[in-house]
Amino acid sequence: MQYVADTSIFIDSNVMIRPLHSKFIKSASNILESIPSQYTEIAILGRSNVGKSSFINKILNAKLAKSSSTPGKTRLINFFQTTWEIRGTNTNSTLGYAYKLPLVIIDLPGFGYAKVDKKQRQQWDRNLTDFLQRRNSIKLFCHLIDSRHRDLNIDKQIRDFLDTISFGNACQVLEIYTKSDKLAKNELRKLRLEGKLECQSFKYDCKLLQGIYRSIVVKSLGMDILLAKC
Ligand SMILES: Nc1nc2c(ncn2[C@@H]2O[C@H](COP(=O)(O)OP(=O)(O)O)[C@@H](O)[C@H]2O)c(=O)[nH]1
Ligand SMILES: [Mg+2]
Repeated sequence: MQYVADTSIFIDSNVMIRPLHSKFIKSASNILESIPSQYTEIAILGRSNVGKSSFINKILNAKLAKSSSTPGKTRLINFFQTTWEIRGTNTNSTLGYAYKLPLVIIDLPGFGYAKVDKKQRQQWDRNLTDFLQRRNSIKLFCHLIDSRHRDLNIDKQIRDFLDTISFGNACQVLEIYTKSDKLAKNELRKLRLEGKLECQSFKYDCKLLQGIYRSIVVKSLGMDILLAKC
């Protein structure tokens, strides 16, 4: 297997990224039950019901994460193993390239779900906080924010919390605005003018999806990740 660490190819505009295959690996309630840290990991987090599981299914093009309209359904940390393909042509030639990138996507319990016994809630929060603080194979946190409610206190708390766990600046945060299909036209225009990354889980929009893939790959590769060449 040959490895390259050059991320400059991804800036190229003709790059297409797609998930090749994805599978559910394991649910864990704390870091001790988690799978071994072998690959680049991307954690999807945000308040309960913001659209985390739907987002995962959208980007993996599979129905793997359990989505529900009942808040607080995901109580466990769920690991999905996936391989993404990155295809394009080199800028200075007509030669094509294709890389395969192994990634682990982590679906996390929603923050701020209070409809359970307080002690149990506190235990979940402790497990989740401990996991996020210690799992240094997470190279990227995707913080999902409801595009209709952009200034919630819970999102400010998540942002503040993420600022405290940078793993020596070895991980990054990507904010993604969910449910943008529910915005009024002028609100959607405003979001786009601000250059925010948006997601519409139930619509296929190639440009939006490629933008998300690209941001995820570039941000998680910005660190010491090696890319396995086909
Ligand atoms: N209109 C719309 N609804 C969405 C979108 N994403 C998720 N939902 C709905 O929001 C609810 C919560 O979604 P889910 O993915 O389970 O959220 P989670 O709790 O953050 O994992 C479900 O009823 C989904 O159908 C979206 O992009 N647009
Ligand atoms: Mg969920």
